Amino acid sequence: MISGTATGVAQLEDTIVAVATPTGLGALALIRLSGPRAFKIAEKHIQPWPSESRVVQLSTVHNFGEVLDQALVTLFPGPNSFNGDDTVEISTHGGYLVPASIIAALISSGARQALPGEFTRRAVLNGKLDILQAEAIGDLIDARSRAMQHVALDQLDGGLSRRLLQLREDLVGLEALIAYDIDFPEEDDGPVPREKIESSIGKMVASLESLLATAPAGELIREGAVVVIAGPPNAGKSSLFNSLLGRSRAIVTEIPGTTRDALEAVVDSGKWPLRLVDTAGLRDPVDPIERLGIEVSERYLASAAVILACAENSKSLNEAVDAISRKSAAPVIAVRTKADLVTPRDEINSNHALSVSAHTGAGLQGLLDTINSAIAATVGEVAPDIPMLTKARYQQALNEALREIRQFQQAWREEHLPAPVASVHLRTAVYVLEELIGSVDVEDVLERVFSSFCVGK
Ligand SMILES: Nc1nc2c(ncn2[C@@H]2O[C@H](COP(=O)(O)OP(=O)(O)OP(=O)(O)O)[C@@H](O)[C@H]2O)c(=O)[nH]1
Ligand SMILES: [Mg+2]
Repeated sequence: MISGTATGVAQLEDTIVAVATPTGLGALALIRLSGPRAFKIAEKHIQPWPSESRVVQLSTVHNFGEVLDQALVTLFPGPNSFNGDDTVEISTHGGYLVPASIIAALISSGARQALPGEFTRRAVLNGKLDILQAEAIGDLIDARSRAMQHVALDQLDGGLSRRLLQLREDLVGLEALIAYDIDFPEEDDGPVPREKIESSIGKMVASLESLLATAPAGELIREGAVVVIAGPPNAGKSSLFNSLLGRSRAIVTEIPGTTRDALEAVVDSGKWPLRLVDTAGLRDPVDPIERLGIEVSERYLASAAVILACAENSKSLNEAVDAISRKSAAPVIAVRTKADLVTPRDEINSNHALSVSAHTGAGLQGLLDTINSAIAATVGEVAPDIPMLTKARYQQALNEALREIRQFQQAWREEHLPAPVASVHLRTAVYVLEELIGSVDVEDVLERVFSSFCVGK
């Protein structure tokens, strides 16, 4: 558990209040009041006071005679509340005035307006959530795709934390083994077998490597995979962009060179969030503005996860695939557009390409499936039971832990450092994990030595 800083402790004594729902017109608003005096403060304004905890009560909210609303009130006594503090949730009518007048009444009786994230921060300070779980709440609220929603829910459920805590346990166990070896080298049982230590290190390295292997996929899930729609002017790129998006975002005309600047929008394709980019048609530019647009297209090509090379006949499709492949290392999917206009002869020639029609919707699902497979092929398949690393911070910390463990492994194998010195690497790895999770409960190595090794016989 994290101990609070001086300011953190002072803040924990306050009772905080805020509207948990967005401001504006809406049927309902949820007010949260939380802290040591939450019940005392709310009692002054709620009639009747709920007789039972965790049971919704229809009550009048008033400010000393003035009725403010009819609301549903629920009491969550600490420590079994979301953040560990006594909490009152008041579900009022929405809009601007009702929630604001109730907040004002609660503040006049001693509550203070909560700071951003303060309810969750308290949950961390009270040991109800670790930092990774608290971050997952933010990720869940920010999630723009189902994939991110699922990753955030798993992290909130403690998926990643459990995995890292297990790793930490294993590291501490190894430290204990080594400490035992150092402190009691003359034990009857002989020194701790080297293979036991070797295999324990091997398992940790493998576990860290499998977590780190999820980082590229995790980053794609968080940021979205850039999918660039490229090809010659008038190929139907903007039309395809609009139909994949399900709305008319890009301007479509029969005039070649319509799109000048790159347009970006996110599509939740199921497996990966896709950042679709519509670009200016690639050709020798007619005017300076078009030239700038083409330069932008080329920059996008360089940073793409996948490129859709679009053209409406086989010849220009082949040319487009060639030209794009020269400008980018990303996988290129050949897309034959305007399939509704395809003649049987064309069809024979374009067997290798995916055919789509922005007008009829034909082939769009197949295209999305192909994009998803191309992305999976670049970031690697992720085992479903491994939590994903979605933040650079997680990746940096785990890389650091892995580095330390490998250094220990090397020193141990080569026996060039005394074991107590080598085990400093293990301690550093433990600290790194603790810092990442936010569970700073450090000194339990000795306890393990004496409990699990039955020293004192
Ligand atoms: N029949 C048919 N026409 C299409 C289809 N997709 C696009 N078009 C037509 O092709 C023309 C060009 O479409 P756009 O989507 O603007 O093409 P673009 O590749 O974005 O063109 P630029 O921005 O100029 O590079 C328009 O007249 C569209 O209506 C399709 O699937 N079927
Ligand atoms: Mg266009």
